Amino acid sequence: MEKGGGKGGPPPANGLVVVVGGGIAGLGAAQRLCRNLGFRNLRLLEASDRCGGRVCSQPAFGGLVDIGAHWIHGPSKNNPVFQLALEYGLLGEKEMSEENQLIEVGGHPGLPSLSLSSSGKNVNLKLVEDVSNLFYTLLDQTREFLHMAETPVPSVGEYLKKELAQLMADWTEDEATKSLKLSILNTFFNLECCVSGCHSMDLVALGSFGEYAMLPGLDCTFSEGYEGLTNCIMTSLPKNVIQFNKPVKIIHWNGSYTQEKFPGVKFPVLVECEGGEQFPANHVIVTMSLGVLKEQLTTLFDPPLPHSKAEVIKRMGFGTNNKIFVEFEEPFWEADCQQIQVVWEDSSPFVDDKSELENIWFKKLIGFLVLPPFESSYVLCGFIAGLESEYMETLSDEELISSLTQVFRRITGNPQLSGPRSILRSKWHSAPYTRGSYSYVAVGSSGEDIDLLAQPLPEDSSAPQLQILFAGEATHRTYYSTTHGALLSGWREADRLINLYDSEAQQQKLKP
Ligand code: 6YU
Repeated sequence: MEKGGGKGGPPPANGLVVVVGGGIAGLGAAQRLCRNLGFRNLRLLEASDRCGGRVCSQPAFGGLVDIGAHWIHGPSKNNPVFQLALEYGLLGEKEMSEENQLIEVGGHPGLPSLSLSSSGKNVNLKLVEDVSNLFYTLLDQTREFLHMAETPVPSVGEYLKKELAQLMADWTEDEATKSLKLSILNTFFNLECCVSGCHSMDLVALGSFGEYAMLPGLDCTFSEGYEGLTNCIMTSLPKNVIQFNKPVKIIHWNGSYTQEKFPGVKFPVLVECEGGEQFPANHVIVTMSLGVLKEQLTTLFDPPLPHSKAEVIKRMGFGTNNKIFVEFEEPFWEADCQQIQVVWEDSSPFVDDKSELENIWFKKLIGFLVLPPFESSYVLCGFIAGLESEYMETLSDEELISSLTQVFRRITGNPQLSGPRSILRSKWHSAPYTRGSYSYVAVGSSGEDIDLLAQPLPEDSSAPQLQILFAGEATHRTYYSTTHGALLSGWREADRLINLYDSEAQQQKLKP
């Protein structure tokens, strides 16, 4: 491929399009473009040997588990992931029911069926419910600051603590109960770190927290794995569109490149992969995660991104939430138990434990979901966010099993409890093509930054238009961090290209 000056002839059909990344955003964009007959010259370059990205189901424990996206958040008629799952017949009767779609939970996870403390006591569930109500009442209040020029404090965490400090003055319980309430609150702070995908709620911008929009419907899962959905989109694409094991290294833009197949035609973009393979294009839709964009900011684009776009990528938040699946031969929980909360006594949202991560990482675990029983084992799915989660990724399986055995012995109060038979965990922070779990609006950033990230390049209208388009969960202003946000962002960028050629065709027709 050569770089040259000069203008070429008309591009083939609606131009050559390259989609970078085969997660749900990239697959959604490719499917939308393929359904539009003008886009015959389409390539989707995926770095790994599979599609799905952060939608990832793995065989384990004699069944399948999802190590990435877990729920359809808000499964109801305006959720495109729900609609596609219906279309492909991937949901059960309960999930499809009208009743399920109408339930409003305001984005709050349900209460645990069991709450265990670090000294092996059952925490009173009425107390947990009261603390939960307090926490979510305060969290909902943060929405009042949306679009306000100034907020009383910069972050959601600081706001929650400021309000709590005032309310605590009126707590009338004995000291032990007050201390337990703080410990339960600490678990809710950690749970919210999992939901937001951040290390601390002190990092999440107060003014923009209300940007995130909730859809009605009781969150549901895919009994045959979330990846069934991305597999269905993948198989709907024409053969040869997806090319696996093609990690994109550099996206050259604002250039003029040729390709043998189209003699005399000049393309403004050249996508270069590790290993040197090159793909000229008129348009490239970039869908890699914000974590990858942050890491490769200085090398991925040639010429580099405009300063304002680069600053947005630096400012926006991208953190880690991981899952740890733990397999037991025998359950220590009752058959009807759905969620086990873990409360670390003497912890508090007001105290930042500065000990070495090695000694305290497990205190960030919020608890475990009880998965439906497998054929011959019982599996819990734990959640852990932040730097502790990133540290957990560095442990060997043996170290992790040993630490978790201690945790389970403590919370059950049974020093003889048999440890887990096996474990499986996600490592989203170390994953080279993800570098974390999902985005959040960080202090110093705002919802406008999300829209700025989504703006295509070049900004200059005299150069060929829509050379680089941006999709992926981090580019959706109201549904960032979710699969439906990612899918909608892919559709948005596909439509942007479709509209470009539709309006060009209209203008041609109008010419005398
Ligand atoms: C949702 C959910 N869920 C959990 C966890 C994670 C995420 N999300 P992708 O990254 O997918 O695709 C990009 C592709 O690009 C990828 O294939 C790369 O390989 C490729 N690529 C990268 N670099 C490249 C290069 N150089 N060249 C070529 N290709 C390249 N979302 O809706 N519901 O439940 C969760 C969750 C652990 C990690 C989630 C969830 C987020 C989604 O997964 C995510 O937004 C989209 O998949 C992103 O798609 P994309 O296409 O934009 O990017 C006690 C008790 C407990 C009670 N409950 C506890 C609640 C705890 C909270 N848990 C939440 C779980 C969540 C949120």
